[in-house]
Amino acid sequence: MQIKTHQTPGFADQKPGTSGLRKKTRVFMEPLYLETFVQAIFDATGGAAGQTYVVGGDGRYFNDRAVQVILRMAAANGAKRVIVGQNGILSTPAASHLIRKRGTDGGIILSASHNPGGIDEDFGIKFNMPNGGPAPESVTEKIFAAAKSPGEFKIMETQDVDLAAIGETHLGDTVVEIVDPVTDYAALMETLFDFPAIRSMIEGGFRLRFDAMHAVTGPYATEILENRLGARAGTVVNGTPLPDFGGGHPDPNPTWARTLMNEMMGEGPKQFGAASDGDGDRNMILGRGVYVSPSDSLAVICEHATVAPGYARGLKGVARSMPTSAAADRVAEALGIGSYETPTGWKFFGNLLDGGRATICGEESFGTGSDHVREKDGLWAVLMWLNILAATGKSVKELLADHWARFGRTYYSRHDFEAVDKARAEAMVDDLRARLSSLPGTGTQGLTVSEADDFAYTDPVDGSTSAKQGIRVLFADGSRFVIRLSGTGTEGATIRLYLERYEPDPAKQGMDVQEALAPVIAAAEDLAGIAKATGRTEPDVIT
Ligand code: VG1
Ligand code: CO
Repeated sequence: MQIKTHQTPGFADQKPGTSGLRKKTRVFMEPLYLETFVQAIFDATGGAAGQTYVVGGDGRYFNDRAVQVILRMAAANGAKRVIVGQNGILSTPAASHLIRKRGTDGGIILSASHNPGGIDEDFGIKFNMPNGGPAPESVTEKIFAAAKSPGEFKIMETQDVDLAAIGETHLGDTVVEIVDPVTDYAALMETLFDFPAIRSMIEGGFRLRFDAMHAVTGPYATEILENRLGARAGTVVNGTPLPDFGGGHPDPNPTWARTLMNEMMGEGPKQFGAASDGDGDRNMILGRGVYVSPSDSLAVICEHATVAPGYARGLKGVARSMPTSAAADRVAEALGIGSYETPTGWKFFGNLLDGGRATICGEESFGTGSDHVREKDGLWAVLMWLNILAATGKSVKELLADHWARFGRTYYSRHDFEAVDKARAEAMVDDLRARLSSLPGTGTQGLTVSEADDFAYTDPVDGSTSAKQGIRVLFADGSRFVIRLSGTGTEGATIRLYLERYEPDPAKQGMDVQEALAPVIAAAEDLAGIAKATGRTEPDVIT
């Protein structure tokens, strides 16, 4: 087994976005591309010599090849041990847990998450820190600096490792340990939630469906929901992970999980429906005839979390990304706990979780989680909901109605304009930014702007700052819209328009969401001019 050193010219486009580096799969397959980024991870974090890592991914096309490359490079760079999910598979939350449980020096996760997979679709890679969470900006900047400059990388020339064989093997002096991807994660879930209560609810006739969308959560959900909680066989659908996710977007929202959505919106036999994304960190929650918006889900979870054994001692605080609705803030206020507003992306929750300031975190993009790991966690959210349903004996619909009656309802929606011309999208945002100071006092669609700014964040733990995190326009009646450009796309730009309106009056809480938001939607168009700038009059995806 020989260690070879190769030259790389560096790549100027290897700047990690909201969650790691995402590119078209064919870009990752180009000579030197993956290797350059992996070496940059090692070099930017003090070198791999003597280090221990977790490696795994969501099973998308090229996952297995990338794992082999990373193993050979880790060995060539002197890593002590690499813990790999069997067949190269680990959900993002399971990887986060393994990093923490085994006390490793970090982990490399292969996923483009909710983006489609396949040779003509997307691939991604990210580095997680010893706390199990995504590398903060200070680290991703160092990785990018290393990746863009010419340099060299080391790789061992050897046979592929058999990723199917559980147990230890060696690459030179490096131990490669293949583990079952589900076992440790399932055990962790059993410590957090009241499995006997959920089990007896299911045995009592409670029906549910979980759509794994041909992505990584299939084996996890089958083990936990069917094997351990007694849900009937077939509860988990699309449960076999496929390299192209069956040709769909593994994105659990009403658009991409339409079959499940249609089934749950009728008066069918199922009381509960849920779905998860490519790498298992997102969730969508549905009840019979009701869709729970992720912002509401976060708020309801905070309201009831103490019914779950892992949270019985109370919550330290709650954190949400800025575009997420303020519903969780109102619960935090009622509970007398802290609430935090961070930029988009789970990496910003890390310090709050590590510092004991927040117990539960959430994003409007179908991400919810807690301090049990340092990633959002799709199945965790599903189990939390099941635990709440079992403990309260209420339906999803009743829980939502009760929540709105107590705290008011926040009508919320996100409109995505995908693959638009990047220069035009940036110009539109720049133009709006330039007009921010003149907006207060402006009236349109019966609404008056009260404040307008570009969200900037100072981390309360380490003082690091992040500017230009999304433009917010607030109206006098408490409604608002937010505009930002996605940092996970791989084609052109994606404009995200987040819309919100608060309704305290129970008599007005039953409206259609898009209708309730119509004035805010029209005001956003008047002030930002998305249609004029991009030629798009309708969003591609509404959630
Ligand atoms: C999106 C979401 C963000 C989420 C990120 C990663 O980012 O808006 O809330 O943290 O995806 O989720 P952006 O920059 O495209 O808006 V995942 O499940 O794709 O890792
Ligand atoms: Co994801």
